[in-house]
Amino acid sequence: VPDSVVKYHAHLVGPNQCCSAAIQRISAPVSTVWSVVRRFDNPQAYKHFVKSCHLIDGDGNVGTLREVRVISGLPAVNSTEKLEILDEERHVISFSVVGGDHRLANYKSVTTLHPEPLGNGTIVVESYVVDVPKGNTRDETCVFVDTIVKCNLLSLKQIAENSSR
Ligand code: A8S
Repeated sequence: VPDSVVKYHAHLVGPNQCCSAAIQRISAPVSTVWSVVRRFDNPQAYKHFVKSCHLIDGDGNVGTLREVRVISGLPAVNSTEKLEILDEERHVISFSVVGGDHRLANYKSVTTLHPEPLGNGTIVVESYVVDVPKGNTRDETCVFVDTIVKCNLLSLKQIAENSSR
């Protein structure tokens, strides 16, 4: 396991928080996957639960704030999110949830891309930490978030593989 995986995915987890990670292999080069993932202003490119997104403050660098609106049917309306890390060399992006009408208080995720040791593919690692909402268990919270994260990573895979074909 590369050092960068350990370093970026070691979260501080509070007593009422939960933390998990998902991994996705993609048959496309890191540069192709990164070109999709790095766009903090355009999460709807691969996150299908996102209906729209606009920047509130900033120009896409660290500290930029966005407001994401989610599709109906979720226990959420919108989310205000801050770009925490955008490392173009190491291919690391991280954002935190700083507000909005939803149940995932203090959500923070880190996504890192790694070239496949053999071949031309990419390994994506996405980890998160989030408060366990009142009325839910740690397990329920992880199942809910894991579902969203895995959907996003599968969609990222499809988009990156199609555009590198
Ligand atoms: C992401 C990851 C997550 C997004 C969650 C987990 C969210 O946008 C959705 C539903 C919610 O209930 C919470 O990378 C929130 O975007 C789809 C609005 C934050």
